[in-house]
Amino acid sequence: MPNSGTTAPSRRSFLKWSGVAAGTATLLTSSTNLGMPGHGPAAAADGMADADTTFWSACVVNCGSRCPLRLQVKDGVVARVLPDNTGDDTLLNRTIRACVRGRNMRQRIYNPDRIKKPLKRVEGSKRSEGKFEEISWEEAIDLVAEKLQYTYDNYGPEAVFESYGSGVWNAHLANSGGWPRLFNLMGGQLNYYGNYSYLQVSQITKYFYGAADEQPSNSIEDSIENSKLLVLWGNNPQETRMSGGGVTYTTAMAKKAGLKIIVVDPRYSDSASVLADEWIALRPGTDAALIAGMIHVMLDEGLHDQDFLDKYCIGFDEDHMPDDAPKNASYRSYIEGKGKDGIEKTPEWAAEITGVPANQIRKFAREVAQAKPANITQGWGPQRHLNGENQALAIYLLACVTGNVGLPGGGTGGRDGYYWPITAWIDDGENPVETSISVYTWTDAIDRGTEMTAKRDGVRGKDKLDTGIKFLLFYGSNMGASQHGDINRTREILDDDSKCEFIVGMDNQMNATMKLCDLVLPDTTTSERWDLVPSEYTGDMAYEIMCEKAIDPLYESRPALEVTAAIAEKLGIGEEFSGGKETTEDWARELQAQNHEENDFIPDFDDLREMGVFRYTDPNGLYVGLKDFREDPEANPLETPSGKIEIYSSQLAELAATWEFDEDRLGDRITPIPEYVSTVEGAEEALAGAEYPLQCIGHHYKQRTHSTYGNLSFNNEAHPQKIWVNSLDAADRNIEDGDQIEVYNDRGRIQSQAFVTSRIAPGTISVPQGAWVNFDDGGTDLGGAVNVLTSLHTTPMAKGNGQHTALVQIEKAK
Ligand SMILES: Nc1nc2c(c(=O)[nH]1)N[C@H]1C(S)=C(S)[C@@H](COP(=O)(O)OP(=O)(O)OC[C@H]3O[C@@H](n4cnc5c(=O)[nH]c(N)nc54)[C@H](O)[C@@H]3O)O[C@H]1N2
Ligand SMILES: Nc1nc2c(c(=O)[nH]1)N[C@H]1C(S)=C(S)[C@@H](COP(=O)(O)OP(=O)(O)OC[C@H]3O[C@@H](n4cnc5c(=O)[nH]c(N)nc54)[C@H](O)[C@@H]3O)O[C@H]1N2
Ligand code: SF4
Ligand SMILES: [Mo]
Repeated sequence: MPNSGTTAPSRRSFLKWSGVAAGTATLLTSSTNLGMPGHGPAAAADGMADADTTFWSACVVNCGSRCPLRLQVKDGVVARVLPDNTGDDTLLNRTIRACVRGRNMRQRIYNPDRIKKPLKRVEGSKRSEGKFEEISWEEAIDLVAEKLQYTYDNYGPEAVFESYGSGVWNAHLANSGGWPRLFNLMGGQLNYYGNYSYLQVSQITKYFYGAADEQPSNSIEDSIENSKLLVLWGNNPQETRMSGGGVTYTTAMAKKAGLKIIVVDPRYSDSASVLADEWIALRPGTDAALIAGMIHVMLDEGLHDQDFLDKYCIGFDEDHMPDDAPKNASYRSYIEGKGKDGIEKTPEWAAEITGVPANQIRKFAREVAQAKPANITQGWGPQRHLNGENQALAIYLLACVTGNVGLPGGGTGGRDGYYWPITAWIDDGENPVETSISVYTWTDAIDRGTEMTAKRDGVRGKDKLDTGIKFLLFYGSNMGASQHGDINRTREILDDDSKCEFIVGMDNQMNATMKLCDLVLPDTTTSERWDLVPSEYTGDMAYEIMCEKAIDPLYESRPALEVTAAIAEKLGIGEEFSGGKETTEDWARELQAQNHEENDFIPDFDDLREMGVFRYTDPNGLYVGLKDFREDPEANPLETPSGKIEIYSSQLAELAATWEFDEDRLGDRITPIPEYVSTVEGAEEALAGAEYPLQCIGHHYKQRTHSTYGNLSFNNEAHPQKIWVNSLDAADRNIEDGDQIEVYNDRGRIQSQAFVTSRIAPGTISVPQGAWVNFDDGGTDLGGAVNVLTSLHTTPMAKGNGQHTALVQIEKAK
């Protein structure tokens, strides 16, 4: 068979080296732990000889991993940050090396941007003026308690809302900081569904695979063992999974083991440059068209897996449709031009839209169909578009048409699979409020809350909202002025204090969002409190890290849990809130005891403290998505109405018929099959010579995790903010590499340096997302934050963030 990749045996040996046989339950304690001075047996031989003590800590930002850090403390000051020294370089016991961000933790702990005292907005000033006076903790706690009580009394719990925030992620204690527990004890809060990471794929998957979230593909460890081909589809692990414990490491191992890797991305990303044998450079938002063209080739040449489609799916062809479907509504009819649009989806048709030459589409289609098994893994870049739901489903569909779902070495087309860690969390209590909004529509819920409905705005649990948001919390979040769409419009909405009446923020750095708050509370960094930190997307190796309090809280900062406990005390619910626990150590001890009691292989608090990091793997072996369904679809049906994979979904057809859309707006529609939908500000509009002719995406960048670490000079020096511009587009505008350029559209204007390159598809630019905003007097953001340019318009089904869909123009800065 052509394109069969490397031979399996050489790759199998990688797993053997790890000493862990695939498919067996294994606990990997840190046998090579060097121990820690202070409470371990050995001095930190690789660290500072004169450190007083070395403490286990972690980087807990939302990059998808979580890395252990060893903080060396001298005279009460963190003098040095060292990475993990446990595990080894075998695949399932790997050393969890921190990336350049975590290793630079000292600059975050001792940053001049640290919030030092509670700050209150100066009476009579506008939020956008950012004027504050320092107040005491006692005053601050009184103020939150008073405003919270006022909101519950006057507007009810649906007026209370905590914005999404991922600055402290998956750390057992600091993740919530006790805020949801406090709100729930007071009567609840308005919920949100989804997240900024993968909102579209998380909401649409239930209609296709029946899963209530995204449907992960096989793990990369499984691919190393069993695949002939790995396709990274809008998936950039070398930059978005940078921990040594994560997918950066496993994909590098896959490459080393000789697995063939193809990257599909408008950019020649770090993953393309480090891993890829081949790069498919398509226009953003056109993946469903590329896939339609590929499936056309497969049908033409008989390369599709008809047996798989017949047995496990409905909706692919006219012989396998649900009873209520109209004629010629199947995916095959769509490809053959028998559907509503009457257009045959030839590779030439796809080439026009995607910019990928028709012959390359043919070759790629044959390659993917013939490499059996192949793991097609999607990142979340493709679904962060205005047609993101169909983008995600089309990639799933490709895995089905090639019959790869549920097989070792194959995959579902979802993001690479993982073993989720077993952990105990702070109990948030019960939220009596059932109403929820999409995570991306909180600005609407402030601006026009009572107009928002189920059928138009995706309100769930109620036909319409009864109140707008009146009390808003930003905790570990830069959503108010950096990470949400359309920063200028968002700022306008937040500036109007007749709408949202009180905004409280809690962070350890004075970010742009804090500057818009009425009250700012100084949090600690991880080094100043106790915590327990589990892994996240680290393939088949799960782990837990002990975080010790290494230094005293700086300035007047206090850990969130102690602050929420004090607010609860003030409101007369102190005992219910904390049950007698006073410090973060008390909470951590209780949680770890619970975890150890429920799962006896998990170490207790003191043992974990001794180990620093505890690794373990899934007793079921390497992760294979939908394995049970593949083995026996009758015994293990999917949670779809038919129990099968629904390539045509009657439920989606129903939503399409009953939900309300602005008919005139291109792309605002739901389709029962994963067809290509062109949208406002998409590829066609750009090609038609619109006023703003360039498609602007914003990739996740190694300098920062979103905006976190964005204010560190070392990181900025190593990886400055640069806007990727194709050489042809630059030449048309007399722009040279390194020039300062301005990027603009009707929503705003930013300035930054140009990276002129052939590493991005012509007609596309990419502004690394998360830069710290810095507006000049004329309103141009000199920081280069992409969300000055993005839109608040939502995707049709998930009502989510199409933040990679925006049209812009660029020019040399004057
Ligand atoms: N245009 C565009 N926008 C995007 C994206 C995109 O791809 N393109 N991606 C989206 C995605 S996937 C996400 S997840 C969001 C992320 O957006 P956010 O969740 O807002 O993440 P950050 O920007 O990292 O901001 C987190 C804040 O947490 C703070 N923080 C860190 N540690 C602590 C702590 O210990 N305590 C407290 N209280 N605060 C702390 C940091 O200082 C920082 O100010 O952005 C979204 N926005
Ligand atoms: N260094 C670093 N790592 C991070 C983060 C970070 O900010 N910095 N953020 C973390 C978080 S919270 C998340 S959610 C993840 C985000 O992970 P992702 O959402 O997967 O990251 P993105 O960079 O948005 O997109 C991945 C790739 O998709 C490409 N892309 C964009 N549009 C399209 C398209 O239409 N089609 C195709 N085929 N490709 C497209 C981009 O060029 C990019 O290379 O990363 C996590 N890891
Ligand atoms: S940003 Fe992620 S990969 Fe880097 S040190 Fe922190 S947890 Fe590890
Ligand atoms: Mo995310």
